[in-house]
Amino acid sequence: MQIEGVLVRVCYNGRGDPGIEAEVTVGGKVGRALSPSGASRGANEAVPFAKDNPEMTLERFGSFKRDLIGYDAADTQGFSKLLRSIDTTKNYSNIGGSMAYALSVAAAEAEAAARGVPLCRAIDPASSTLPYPIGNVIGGGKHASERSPSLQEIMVSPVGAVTVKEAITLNLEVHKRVGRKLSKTLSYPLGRGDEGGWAPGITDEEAIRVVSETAAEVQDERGKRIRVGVDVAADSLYDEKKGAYYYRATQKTLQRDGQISFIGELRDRFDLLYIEDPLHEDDFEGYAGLHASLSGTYIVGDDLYTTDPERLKRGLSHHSTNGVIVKVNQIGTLGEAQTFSQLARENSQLLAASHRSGDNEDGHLAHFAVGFGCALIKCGIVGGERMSKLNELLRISERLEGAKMYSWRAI
Ligand code: 2PG
Ligand code: MG
Repeated sequence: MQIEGVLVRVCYNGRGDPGIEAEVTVGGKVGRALSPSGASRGANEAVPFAKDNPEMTLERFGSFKRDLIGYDAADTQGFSKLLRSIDTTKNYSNIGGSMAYALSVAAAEAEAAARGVPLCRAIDPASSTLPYPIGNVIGGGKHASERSPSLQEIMVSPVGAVTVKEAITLNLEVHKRVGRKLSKTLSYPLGRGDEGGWAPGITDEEAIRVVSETAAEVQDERGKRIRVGVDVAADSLYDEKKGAYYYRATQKTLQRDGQISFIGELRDRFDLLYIEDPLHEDDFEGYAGLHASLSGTYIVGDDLYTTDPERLKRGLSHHSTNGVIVKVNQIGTLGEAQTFSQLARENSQLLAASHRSGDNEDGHLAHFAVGFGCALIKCGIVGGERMSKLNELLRISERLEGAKMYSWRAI
């Protein structure tokens, strides 16, 4: 159906940072989407705003608004190409990645509303797989204070849950218990990082240990498997000039080989299921070495790929990973993220749809995760802007008849 009207404005996310919100009208129905924003951003991501300026981004909208009116909102790929052709840059620096995100998602949502189907079914009419949530119990790195762990996220995923609701409650139980344990041992009030994970002044190993032990307790009591994963966000630790990784809590500097062995030790000690961005974003060969040596663990590329199919092709040729993160605003539009997801799935990569550290009340991520056929939805465990995605996933699980949880395959 044709786009009848488009409005854009600046709104704010849970961290207080600006984003672009778009409202697109199709068949009298309005689709609305607000862009999220990252703190540990990959160097190859779309830039959020024209000239780093949200107001200028809004001003520029006036020059191409008329090109959007009348476009077929059902044509997600064509609409993405249209936005690319208007922008003409690789990183959306003319119209702003936040604008591209908001317009493409709002258009798809308006089309879905006009047709009376959920957004995930507008993305893929056959979608019926429900992802497992993976969420931060402890946060560090760029998402929390200097004294928190260097690792950006220490997460759990209840891979043995049989429903979305059960999965959510298992993660909540681990989060709450870890909070209680940490509060007893710290001499200062326990705070939380940007994504709702606890942010204690402890080392990386201590943080993974308390999460692992607590996950094991809840697993034993509830009889459901819960696994632990980490997002190293290694670019945040990497000093390009020194060619080394720096860990603030232990004041340890690791060269590439040291980093690779440290990651291997953590995997073995804590039986990690999932390791995201263990090395800096251009070390495709280093990833390949880790992937080859750590069988049974998902080595997942986030900043490595930035949801860019071309970078994924490079990773595939090196055998760098067996898992990928998809973030729509990293590449710009819904259509481009869909292309990336298809390529990842065709090449047997575990697919995880992810929030951003600066996120908002939109629940669209749950629709991306289902529509792209993801195994995981990475969206935190607590906090309004995290819960909105999980609550939307609950609604989707009720609304999609015959939908089933992702089926884990041997890795
Ligand atoms: C990440 C994300 C989300 P940010 O690195 O995976 O957790 O963080 O949005 O800050 O890039
Ligand atoms: Mg990441």
